Amino acid sequence: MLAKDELGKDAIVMNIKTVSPKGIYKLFKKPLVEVTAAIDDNISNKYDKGQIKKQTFPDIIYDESPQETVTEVKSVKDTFAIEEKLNNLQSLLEKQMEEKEENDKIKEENKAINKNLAYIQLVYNQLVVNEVDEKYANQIMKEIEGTLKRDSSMDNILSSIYQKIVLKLGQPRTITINNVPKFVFFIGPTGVGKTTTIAKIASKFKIENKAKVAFITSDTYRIAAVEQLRTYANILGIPLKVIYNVEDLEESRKEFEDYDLIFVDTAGRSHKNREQRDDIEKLINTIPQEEREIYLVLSATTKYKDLIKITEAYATISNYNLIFTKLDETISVGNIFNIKMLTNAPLSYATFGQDVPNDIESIDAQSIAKELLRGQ
Ligand SMILES: Nc1nc2c(ncn2[C@@H]2O[C@H](COP(=O)(O)OP(=O)(O)OP(=O)(O)O)[C@@H](O)[C@H]2O)c(=O)[nH]1
Ligand SMILES: [Mg+2]
Repeated sequence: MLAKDELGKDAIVMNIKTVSPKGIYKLFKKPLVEVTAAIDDNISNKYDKGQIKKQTFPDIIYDESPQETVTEVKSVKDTFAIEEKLNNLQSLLEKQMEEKEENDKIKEENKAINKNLAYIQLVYNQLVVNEVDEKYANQIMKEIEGTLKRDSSMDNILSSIYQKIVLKLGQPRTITINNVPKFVFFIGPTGVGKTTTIAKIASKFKIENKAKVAFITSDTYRIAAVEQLRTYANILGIPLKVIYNVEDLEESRKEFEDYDLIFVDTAGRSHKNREQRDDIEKLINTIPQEEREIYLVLSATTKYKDLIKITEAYATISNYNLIFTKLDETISVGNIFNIKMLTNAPLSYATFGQDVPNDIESIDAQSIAKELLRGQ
């Protein structure tokens, strides 16, 4: 239409094409529509015969090259053809405008979604920095993505993720006293803090709950191991029985029948040694299921890959709870979350120092979740 206005209704549009701007400006400029137009001097003599009028319209440029074909334009008979071509040009422009508006609308919507995704990505990175397995971090993000509103704020996203993590960690399952004696087994790799943790828990029950507590140890491989537990037994005024086999443990059921809690310390075993693990399993199975609890003690400082191997090794032992020790020696609690997700075993206690009985708490899902989302 602009071409027609400028050149008069007799203008003949010879060619219309879209030209992309060149160079750095193409980033800022819209594509131009190039119109090659000529005037048929049979129709109008306003312009010299065969001369091509070149005029700049907004968004329209003219081909600078001479048009040999212009003289042949004379053969154009019908001005309808001109109208039609210009109308085509107009509808082409209108169509492009509509498409642009449509694109802008989609872009607005995408912007909101992308903002959410950017937030989610930030939190994901934080979890991974805190050593959450990418597999589990991804799982959380996928679950969150589906539940978010388009205009969720960073706060909303954070609190949804926080709640999700808390739910996945679950409520801690800790030791309780019933009116029947309960055998509480502590198993796990060497040196993680089994004996120390027993001393901490036993001390609390003895002092705070006035519970009747006894110790059993099957760790007869090292003299120091028995002595370590004996020291705590003496301080706390708790009986200690050393057992060498399944029969000894059977006997202790009678011996401690009027006790509340009987803590059974086991020797730290390499998870690679199948035979040693089988021995522990036999001991555990000596006590009926409803009279026993099992705690797998793991150090929060152990490498994730090793923790996976350890839990695989104990997979045949069912219904254990997880204790994590040495939280004071690591800045990442990601492994607590990873192992919880891997084993689906209930979390129970966390220990954070060598001080007996103070450095122990039941695992608080909220503080772990906060820790996982915190920057380092
Ligand atoms: N920093 C820190 N050290 C701990 C913690 N718990 C236990 N320890 C220390 O870890 C070392 C080993 O603790 P033990 O209780 O003997 O470990 P264990 O699992 O019984 O070891 P074995 O019987 O040899 O398998 C000791 O020096 C403890 O004081 C803890 O939460 N934090
Ligand atoms: Mg020990």
